[in-house]
Order: sequence, then C-alpha cells, then structure tokens
Amino acid sequence: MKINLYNYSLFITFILLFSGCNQSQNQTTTSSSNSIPIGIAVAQTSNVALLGQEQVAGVKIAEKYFNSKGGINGTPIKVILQDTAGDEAGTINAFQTLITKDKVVGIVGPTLSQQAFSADPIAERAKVPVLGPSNTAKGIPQIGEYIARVSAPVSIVAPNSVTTALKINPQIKKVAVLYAQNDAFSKSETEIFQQTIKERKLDLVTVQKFQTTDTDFQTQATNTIKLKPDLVVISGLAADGGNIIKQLRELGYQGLIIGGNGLNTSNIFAVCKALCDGVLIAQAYSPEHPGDINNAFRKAYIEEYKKEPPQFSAQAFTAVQVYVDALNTMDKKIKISSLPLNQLRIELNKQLLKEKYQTPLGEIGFTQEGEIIQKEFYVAQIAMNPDGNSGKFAFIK
Ligand code: 1QQ
Repeated sequence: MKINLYNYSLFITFILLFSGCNQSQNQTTTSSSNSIPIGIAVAQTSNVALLGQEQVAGVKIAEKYFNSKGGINGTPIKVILQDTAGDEAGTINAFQTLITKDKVVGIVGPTLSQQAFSADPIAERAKVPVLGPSNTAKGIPQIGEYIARVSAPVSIVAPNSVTTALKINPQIKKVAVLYAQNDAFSKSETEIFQQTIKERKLDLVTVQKFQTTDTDFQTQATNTIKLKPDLVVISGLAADGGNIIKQLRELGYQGLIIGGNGLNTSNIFAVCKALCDGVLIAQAYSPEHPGDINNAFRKAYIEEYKKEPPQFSAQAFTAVQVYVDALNTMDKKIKISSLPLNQLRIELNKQLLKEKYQTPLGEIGFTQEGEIIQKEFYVAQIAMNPDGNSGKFAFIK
C-alpha cells in the first residue's frame, strides 16, 4: 500500500513535470536565452542586397540602441537575420526558418514587394506579425491581418519627385517612362508615375519596358532619346536602374531624370558614377528630421558608417522600434514571458496597430489594415563629387 501510494505520487510528479516541459516549449525563448527574438528577413546576398545591406545596418543600430535603453522592460531584444537572397523561394525559406526554428515574435521584411506577395501569406497563415520595411507596392497591407508596413506606398511618395522636377524645370512637357516588367514594385510605381504625368497635363511620349536582370538598355535608351523628352522617369532596382541612367547619358540625354524607390541607395553610385549626378528621388525619410530618436539614430549611423543615414536604414530601424515599443506596452500589462509564443504573436499584432510611435521617420501610426500613417515626405537630388565615385543625396528645400 505504501509502495503503491509512492508510485502514484511519482506518477503525478512525472505528469506535472512533463506538462510543465511542454508548456515551456510553447513559450517565448525569453526564459531560456533571456532575450526576445525579432526576425529580420532581408536580402543579404544577390543584386537585391544593394538595397538589403542598408536594412541590415538599420536593424543592427536599432538592436544596440534599444538594448542600451533597457530592451523590453529589462529583457534585451535579439535581431535574428535570415537571408532572403533575391527571389521568392529564398524569401519563403527565410520566413519559415524564422517562424518555426528561430521562434521569433515578429518579422521585419522582406526587402522587395515582389517577394512580400509570396512570403507574407506564410506568416499570415502562421499568425506571425510582419512589418514591411521597404515594401511600397499597392496591396501589401491587404495581404492579411498580420501584415503591416512602415514604408509609405508609391501612391504617396512617388508624385513628390514629379512636383520637384516641375519646379526645377517648369518647361517640362514631354515625359518618357521606363519600368521593370518583372518586378511587382516597379509595375506599381510606374502606374502612379504615369497617372501623375497625365494629371499634371504632361505628354507621356513613350513607355519602355525592361527586366531587372538586364544589363544592356541600348534599345530602350535609343527609343527614348529619339522622342526628345524633357524628363525621364525610371522604375526599377539599383543595378538595372543605375545602368539605364548611365546608358541614357552616354547616348546623349541631357534632361532631368527621376529615379524611383528601387534606385534610392548610394549603392547606385558605383554603377552610374559621375553620370548619377542630378537624379531626383523622392524620400520617406530625412536625416534632418527633428526629434531625439532621429538624432540618436543619425549619430549612431554616422559614427559607424561616416555618412548620413539612408531611407532604407531609417525604415528598418523604425520597424524594429515598432516591435520594441509595442512589446514594452504589452509587458507592462502582462509579463510577455508568461504568454505562449502563439498568443504573444497574436497580441503583439493587435497592440502594434493601436499605438503611435515617435520614430526617425517622424510620428507614425497604422490604419486598421496595417498601412502606415506618416506625415512628412521629401525629395533629394544626387550630387556626385568630382571624383565620380562618391556623392550624396542632397535634400531639396
Ligand atoms: C518595393 C520597394 C523596393 C524597391 C525597396 C527596396 O519599394 O519592392 O516595394
């Protein structure tokens, strides 16, 4: 009898231990590793890394900065990077690894809208929040309940560069448009550019198509120049976009050029060199935006990279900040380490859509759908140095 009772209590102890074990497996990794994992799925390799590189810089600065401020009520965050490379398969893979293996609370990524349309539905089905750091195509927040973005859409950002071009040269009449037909963002952006051109009563003299993988743009450039445009508008990515600028100038085009968001990086300087000079690009961030958080971000970036922070770094920093701020609010109400991971992800998604954030981009918030609400936008013009290798984005007042 005694022995039986002993066996019985041993059995109960086992059951309790086992269920405790199971529960902790479903919990956040905060208890075991003592940090809160935030997933970063951006392009670290391939041509898209020309854009993704700046995002890695932004999230690293964010990790250091927010941990120096105490992380999530004393628990540090940890950014976990998974390379999406330059295609949909790589992005889906990165998302799956972050969700199932790294057990992140939410994801920042991917770099391109083209890949967001394939990978975001994976996170949506798993009920894992996603913050697009640079996805600007129409339709991104509408992918699902768990998908939001800190990158203002093409419909809001792109027309600003046309306004500036018309201020610089009020004589502009004929406009040529070029776009990458194999990229979702480029297709979305060119639609907005073409609509803006029509609304401003300008003549759209030609629409030339190319692929983001092309390197030879002689046909498109010749077709464009023949029509004597006063303005050329390019929607593509960094390498192809930089090459188009170069080839247009080499063939003698002298008018203004607008580059879209895919060209919004100093990494194009190595491609079009001195010929990048004068290109106009609309911006959703200015290094000179007032406020403590931007001052801190800008200082940290300049210390590390010896130049002004670019838009993609500022947006990536902001995406991490949204998670940090929302988690801090949640943790004050209920210790997030006590929540099972699946519940934490669901609650985090609800919380992040509710708050207002003071970020390097200014004050931001979200619509119910996850679209960013942001107030200020800018236009910059590339100013190359006489060496033809270095230059900067000069903000137009
Ligand atoms: C998108 C973009 C990219 C060009 C930014 C890196 O705006 O894919 O939506």
